[in-house]
Parts: sequence; C-alpha cells; structure tokens
Amino acid sequence: MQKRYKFEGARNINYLFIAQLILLAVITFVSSRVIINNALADEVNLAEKLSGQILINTENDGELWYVDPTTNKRLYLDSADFAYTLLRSRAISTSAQSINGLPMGLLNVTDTDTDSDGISDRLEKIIGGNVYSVDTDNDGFDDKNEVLSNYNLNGSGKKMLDSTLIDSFRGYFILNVDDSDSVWYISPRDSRRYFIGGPLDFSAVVKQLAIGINLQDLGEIESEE
Ligand SMILES: [Ca+2]
Ligand SMILES: [Ca+2]
Ligand SMILES: [Ca+2]
Repeated sequence: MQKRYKFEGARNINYLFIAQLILLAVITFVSSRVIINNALADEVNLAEKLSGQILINTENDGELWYVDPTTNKRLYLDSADFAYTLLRSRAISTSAQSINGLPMGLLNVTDTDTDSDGISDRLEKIIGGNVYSVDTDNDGFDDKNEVLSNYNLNGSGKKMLDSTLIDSFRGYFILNVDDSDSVWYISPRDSRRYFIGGPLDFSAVVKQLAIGINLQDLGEIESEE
C-alpha cells in the first residue's frame, strides 16, 4: 500500500511539473505576442503619424523620403528632380474648384517676382494674380496677405474652405485636371497647399516643411519596393 501511495505521489508531481511547463510556455508565448503586437502597433503609429510627410534622414547625408499617405510606406526620393517627376506622376487629379477650397501657403523660392509682392510670376499666373501689381484687385490689401488669409486676391470676399477636402487631400500631391502646370502639395504640417511647379519648388518644400528623422525611427516605417 505504501509503495502504491509513493508511486501515485510521484506521478502527481510529474503532472504538476508538466502543467507548470505548459503554463510557462503559454505565458511566454502570450507575452511575446504582446511585445510583438506592441512593436507592430508602434510601427503603424509612427507611419500613420508621419503619413504624407517629407522626411530628411538626419544620420545619412540628408536622404529624402516621402511617406505615401495611401500606403503609409516610405518612398526614397533620390533628388529634387526625381522627386518632382515621381510625385507629380502620383498626383491625384482634381478640379480647380476643389483646389480653390484648400488654404494656400507660400514657399520661399528665388524666382522672378516682377512686382516684388512675395508671389512669383509663375504662381500669380496660376492663381489669377496680376504680376505687375502688389494689389491685384486694388482693395487696399496686398496679394500676399490676401493669399495667406484665404481672401480672393482677384475679387471681393473670403474663400470658402472645404474641411472635408482638406482632410482627404492632406499629405497628397494633387493636380488641376484642367491645368497640367497646377500641381500642389498639401502639407500635413499646416494643411495648406503649396505650388509645386518644378524641382525648385520641391527643394523649397524640403527646406520649409520636411521633418528630420533618425535611422531608428525611419526603420520603423515600412519601405515601398
Ligand atoms: Ca508677384
Ligand atoms: Ca501681384
Ligand atoms: Ca487686394
């Protein structure tokens, strides 16, 4: 009888030990899944946070990246020329009316500005400004102030902004379907549209609106390709 009890006791201990091992394995598995899921969530969060932004790698010769807002993956931009061609080819075509419903920002571009009102001739021609007058509609408010305050620079009244459109275009490059020279970048930093008529304008966007990022954070955003 004693032997039998000993045997049963040993068997009980074995069962207990095996149960503990299984529990440990389960806990390890579950906790590692939690860690992995948290890491994945961080990646998603950073990619989402930087969606539509232009990034400068602060640790690798200022490499440029764009986080495509459709995929939240990063795209390598080899040069301003390359970036302009690539991002223009990806631009969403939309109407002039839609573009008009987005607030406008101005880039510091060294370019011909005949009337020195702070808006280049190229841009004035796109937005209906007079390149020979600092106050196109002669209402006492200069063109630059009207543009930055969302007033009509060539007529009375304030522009009607469309917050739904601003939300849906934030971070994208858009193209006026009726005017192939009218390409705009909607910066997620200030939700304003910036005229991108060529590589020069893209370089100005980088200087004014790009965000510095280190290698580690960059590695958390999935790369396209
Ligand atoms: Ca001007
Ligand atoms: Ca003007
Ligand atoms: Ca005016």
